[in-house]
Amino acid sequence: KMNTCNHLRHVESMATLPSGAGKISHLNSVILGEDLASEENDLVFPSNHFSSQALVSSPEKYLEMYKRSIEDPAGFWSDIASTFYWKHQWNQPVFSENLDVTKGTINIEWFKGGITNICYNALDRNIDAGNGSKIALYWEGNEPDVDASLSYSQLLDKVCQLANYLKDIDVKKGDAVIIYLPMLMELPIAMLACARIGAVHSVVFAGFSAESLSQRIVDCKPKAVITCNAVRRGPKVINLKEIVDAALVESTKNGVSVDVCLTYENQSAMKREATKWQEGRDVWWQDIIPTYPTTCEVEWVDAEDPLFLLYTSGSTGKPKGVLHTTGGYMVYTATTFKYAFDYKPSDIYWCTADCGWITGHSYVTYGPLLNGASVIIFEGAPNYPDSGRCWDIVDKYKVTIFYTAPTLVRSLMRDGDEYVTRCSRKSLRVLGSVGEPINPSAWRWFFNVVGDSRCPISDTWWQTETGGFMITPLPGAWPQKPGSATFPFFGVLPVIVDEKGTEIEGECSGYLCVKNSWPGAFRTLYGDHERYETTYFKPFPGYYFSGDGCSRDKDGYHWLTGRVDDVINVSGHRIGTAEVESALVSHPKCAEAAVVGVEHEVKGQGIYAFVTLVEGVPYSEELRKELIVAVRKQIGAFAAPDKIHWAPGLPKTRSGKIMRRILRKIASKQLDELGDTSTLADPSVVDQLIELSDC
Ligand code: 6R9
Repeated sequence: KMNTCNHLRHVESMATLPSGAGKISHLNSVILGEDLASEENDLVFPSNHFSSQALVSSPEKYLEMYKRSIEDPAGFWSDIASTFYWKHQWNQPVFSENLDVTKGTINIEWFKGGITNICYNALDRNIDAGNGSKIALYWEGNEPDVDASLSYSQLLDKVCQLANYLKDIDVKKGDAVIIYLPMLMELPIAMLACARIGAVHSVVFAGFSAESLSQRIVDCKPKAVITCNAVRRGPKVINLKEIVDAALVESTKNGVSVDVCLTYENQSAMKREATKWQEGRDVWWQDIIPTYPTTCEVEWVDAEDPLFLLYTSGSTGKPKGVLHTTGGYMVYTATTFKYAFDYKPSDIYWCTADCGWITGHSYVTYGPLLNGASVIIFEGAPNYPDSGRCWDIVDKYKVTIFYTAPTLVRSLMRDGDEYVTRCSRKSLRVLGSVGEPINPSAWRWFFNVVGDSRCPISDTWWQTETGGFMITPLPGAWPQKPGSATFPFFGVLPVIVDEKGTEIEGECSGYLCVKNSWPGAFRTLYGDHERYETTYFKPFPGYYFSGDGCSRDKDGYHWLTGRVDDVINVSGHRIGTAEVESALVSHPKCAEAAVVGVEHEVKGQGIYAFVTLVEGVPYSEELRKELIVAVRKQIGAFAAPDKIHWAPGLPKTRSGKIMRRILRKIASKQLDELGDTSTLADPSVVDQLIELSDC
């Protein structure tokens, strides 16, 4: 039904890359390193050895599978879905013909009528297949000598105990549970326990402030909050329970009170005696969970029943509750994990993301465990005790697949090669990158130094909304280009459109959209289907709009260029400029604020805030600090502005719109590129801003 001919022609042409056609056809072992002569030859080939053992070993093989996935999505995905356990078969694999909001409401469904359970598929199914004693989770604590592990059977026991407790406190299918935990094994345990009983988990990254946590509690009204008393990150101890207490007080004021706060005693960070406690509401995990039986009946759910809610930043101040359902998400995360990392049962897999973000949902918990993988969970910080910690961990566990973010790559690159080279890293096979575009120099360092020029890098482009990888290399199939996410995953039809929403072919750049539905797509924004349609489907009718800019080169490789909306990406964390602005103006002395992203050597983007003070209030260092505290308090430390720029006034159009384009140029000191300022209501504010640049 969909006109895919153009796209397929295009994909076919990719198989004959002009500069590498000969090489690709037999994928020989030319590994091109640092000394590439011309951009045109900037291809990095997987070794013969790697390709010959890869799941997808050539561009031809990829094309064959890709073609089928696009021409016959129902058949392609049904075949894969059949390898999972379903209590009842689905009615129809896909119901999502319409992505055109002008033709009716967007209602994406995959495997509707299919009855399954993702926890069952991740644990029981793998145990039944004989993997009960295989390690599911290796936990590495903040301190290098503190660790633990759980086999698949042991993990299932723990999940069942918690699931039984949740049932006991009356958490039912469809009820929300908020999880506010650091990277302890209890975090995936809690996610899986919710999934087992059909409850909807909403993990809140344990770096969010009490106010952000409370905002999420008020939005989804959880039956319980699961947390721990404290966590150690590097040398610091963070009292999480105090944050939760404050959030619960705040939520009650807003009409939502939570009856149960299940608290894990994280003894290495804080003893229970030191923890503030509210009798009747607070329950120690260790006191109660082990008393429950280690088996728990599965709540069988429809493929379209909700699995989780994850709040993410958009271009307004209010975070969006991205809702994922069960069946399609299960099939998609498992399949993308398998192919993009060329997963083998003998792999030891480490993803450095926190489960508080989508990467931790799809590629710490669900994708890997559905494949029966051994997964490492790391509580600490990558530079503690020193900058070699990651490679110590790689050697300690013989990690074969290492998946991280460009911001970490850049910061470790700055600390010097010695930390890397003092470790062997010879177990590494595949590297991965996610969160933001990886700049070619960081790519090369990652490839040459970390991976000893041996390991392909899967630069995976995707989003909270997409559930799983959308554009990603399949290591072994394609030669890579440093900094390019390469080609679409099976079943994904990415298109680049211009401002008018017209698809552009060939070498081009524009807005990245997706033309079809894929199983892992989110189904709505919790409680606000209208915002879902407005944000993602109205900008370019007929397409899902990603919010990202993208260009495609002559060989068909995709190059992501960053957000085109008011979202900034700081160390791979999505932050809405409006959220930071609203935190700043909550300070009584702040009259107005405008926030833009600026290039940052390590974080990718830094937060640059222009602040106008209330009439008569003088600038001061103290006030600058107070403003930063306001943001840390309302959102979390990771959203603190890097720079406060005092602004007597902000450049506005006559209709009162802040001209961010100009602010971005001032922030990045590109003063000769300010462009036309004549449409401003008061052009002189620009000169004032420039004068105050260094204050
Ligand atoms: C998975 C995740 C999504 C935004 C996305 C884009 C950026 C993520 C990327 C990338 C270039 C990559 N992004 N991966 N940009 N190359 N490999 O990060 O989800 O937190 O929702 O952020 O991150 O801008 O739109 P999320």
